[in-house]
Amino acid sequence: MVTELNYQEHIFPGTREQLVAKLEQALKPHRFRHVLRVEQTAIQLATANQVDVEKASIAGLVHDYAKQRPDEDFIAAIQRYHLDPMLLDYGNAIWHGVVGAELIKHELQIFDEDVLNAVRHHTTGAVYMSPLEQVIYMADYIEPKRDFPGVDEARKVTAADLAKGVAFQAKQTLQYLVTNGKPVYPKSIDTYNAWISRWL
Ligand code: DGI
Ligand code: FE
Ligand code: FE
Repeated sequence: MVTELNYQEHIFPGTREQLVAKLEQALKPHRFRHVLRVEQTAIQLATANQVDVEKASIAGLVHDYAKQRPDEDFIAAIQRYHLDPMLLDYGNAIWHGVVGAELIKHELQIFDEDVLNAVRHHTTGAVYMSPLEQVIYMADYIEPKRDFPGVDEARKVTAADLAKGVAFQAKQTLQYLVTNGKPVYPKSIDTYNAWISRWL
């Protein structure tokens, strides 16, 4: 069942349909369909965990808003908004969340810090994550078309305990990055250390 919310909290200055249209403009079709699935999964997880469903819808829709922007846009934003220069050592995988949140703020007029933090932390997680941040981090990982070894276990763990899902993903992602010789953003290691005790 698809849930289409009537926005009432003035977090985004417009209707859900207007926000969906912005995403459709910003993204290629396969990525647009992913954000719609993340939104629906986020609404379900929010409902199960007493999290604001309107925030879950908005954050789910916008979490990958900047994913298809060119590197120059992110580099300019890191300088314009005085973000940590260490970010320049990474790439789109990290930028589309951390720097993407600044683009969302200025281009979509979404200023709710919980929503923006959910975008900032959706790829790497963080040591402290609000329930909304946990919902978006997990919804992105387990949306129905995700298909990787362990995704069914991730879905089960998350349904039983949202925070355990966060720990599960932090561990799996770190393992994946190291196995494939990819650089690990320091925050991803901090996330693992902070959350792993909940999984044990
Ligand atoms: O944007 P999505 O594809 O929907 O999902 P995402 O934002 O969780 O991005 C996933 C990608 O980001 C995946 O290929 C793994 C990568 N990633 C996650 N943590 C790190 C990372 N890449 C690097 N280099 N370092 C990290 O710490
Ligand atoms: Fe993403
Ligand atoms: Fe995503």
